[in-house]
Amino acid sequence: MAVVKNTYQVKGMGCAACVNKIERALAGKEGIKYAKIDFGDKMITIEYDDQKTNTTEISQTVESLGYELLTR
Ligand SMILES: [Cu+2]
Repeated sequence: MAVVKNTYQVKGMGCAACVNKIERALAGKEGIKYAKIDFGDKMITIEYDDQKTNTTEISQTVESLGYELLTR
C-alpha cells in the first residue's frame, strides 16, 4: 500500500456548496484518506491509497457531480 498525495485544479465550482458536495462525495469513496478543496485557488488536495483507487476513478467521481478535475 502506498498513500499518494496530489493537488489538482477543479473546474466548475461556483460556491461553498459545490465544495461541500465534492469533498463529501470523495470522503465517502473507498481508498480516499483525505480530500480538501481550497475554493479561492480552485484546487483540491487528495490523499489516496493507490492500491484501492486512482486518479481516473477520482476524476470520474468529480465529473459525475458536474465538475472537472484537471489531472494533466
Ligand atoms: Cu455551488
